[in-house]
Amino acid sequence: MRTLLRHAELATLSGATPWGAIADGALMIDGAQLRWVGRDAELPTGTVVDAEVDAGGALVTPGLIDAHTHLVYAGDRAAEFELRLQGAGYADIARAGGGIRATVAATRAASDAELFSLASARARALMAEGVTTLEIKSGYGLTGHEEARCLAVARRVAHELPLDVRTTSLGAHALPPEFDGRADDYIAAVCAWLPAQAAAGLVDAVDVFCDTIGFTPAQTRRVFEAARALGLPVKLHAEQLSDQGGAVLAAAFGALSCDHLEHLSAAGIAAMRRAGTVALLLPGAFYFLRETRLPPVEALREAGVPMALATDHNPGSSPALSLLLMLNMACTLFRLTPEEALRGATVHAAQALGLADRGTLAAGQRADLVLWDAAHPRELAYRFGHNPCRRVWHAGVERPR
Ligand code: DI6
Ligand code: FE
Repeated sequence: MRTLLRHAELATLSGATPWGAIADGALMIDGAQLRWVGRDAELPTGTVVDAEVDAGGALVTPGLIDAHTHLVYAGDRAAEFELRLQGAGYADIARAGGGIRATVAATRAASDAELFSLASARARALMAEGVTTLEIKSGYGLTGHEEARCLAVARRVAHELPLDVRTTSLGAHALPPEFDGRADDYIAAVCAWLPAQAAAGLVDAVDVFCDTIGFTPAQTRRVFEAARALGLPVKLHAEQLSDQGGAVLAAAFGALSCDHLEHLSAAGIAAMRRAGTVALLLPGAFYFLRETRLPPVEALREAGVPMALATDHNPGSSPALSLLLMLNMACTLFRLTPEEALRGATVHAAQALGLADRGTLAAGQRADLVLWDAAHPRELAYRFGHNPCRRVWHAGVERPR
């Protein structure tokens, strides 16, 4: 099946020109891939296609990529939100046995069908804004069986929806109550689960929450070593609430990304630059936890560390289901430019997942693209609470509207 899309304002995000913009552009979808991208006036003559779409001057971008979510869980933490508004701290609630542990209890009590129904509804909400690739972490099961169950639910989301899912094993998200006072034993258990998860095809990457309410750098290193022994790439929840030196450690393991990074040090930035690690910024969590310390965006920019953006969707620190809102927040709160924000949710998000075949509009890339009710790509970061997504192609197939 070949589809020709004509008369679009293309933001290809390919190359170094602003937005990779092509005015009055065209592209040819051939099967699951882009065959040709360029100016409409330069379309090769005599091209035979099965279908033609006139974009009428509308904006077309790569499909959006949400590269950090915790989509599989049951229950909510709205009561905890109220407590925090009355002055309780996020870390205090976690230390008192609420927080992530409350979601773990609700998740363990939910059936596979319930977990799938909840996760797929969240995925659909993200897809409605043009998300074509989604990362989903485990981390609310915290036993061998429960973690595998959550990863299997994440895989099922990709089987049943027109969407790509990359799974990340985050057994080292919090210490489950069964292991109180025995964090090192729990880390040994997490490491022991990984080979079976990998053998079952359930895991594309491995993550750890390295922080005072999470795990130490030494514990993080043990999980990373177990991942490396299996040939799995790593990423890290790093320097979210404090500077643990997590980014330096993750970079030493060639991490795909370090995520959050409000407390990132100059040494962390230098290590990430050398390792080619993406800085994955999560403005939803910064906003919802009412953080005041900003990630060092200017220093990351100067160092040339690629910056990505994601929702971090989770019930405790970022119950957001809008990647477009994160573009807006990244600009207003973190001072990214609208172009940096869009690159952060496309080409740099792909890099944060280790995917080189998507995130730009270029010949040979996957045909994941969105047609927007907008004329210029900066509009995507400008409005909020508004969804201009009109048509989506995933792997060359248009989603039902
Ligand atoms: N950092 C976060 O922001 C989420 N996980 C993490 O390691 C929060 C998860 C939660 O509060 O449920
Ligand atoms: Fe997270």
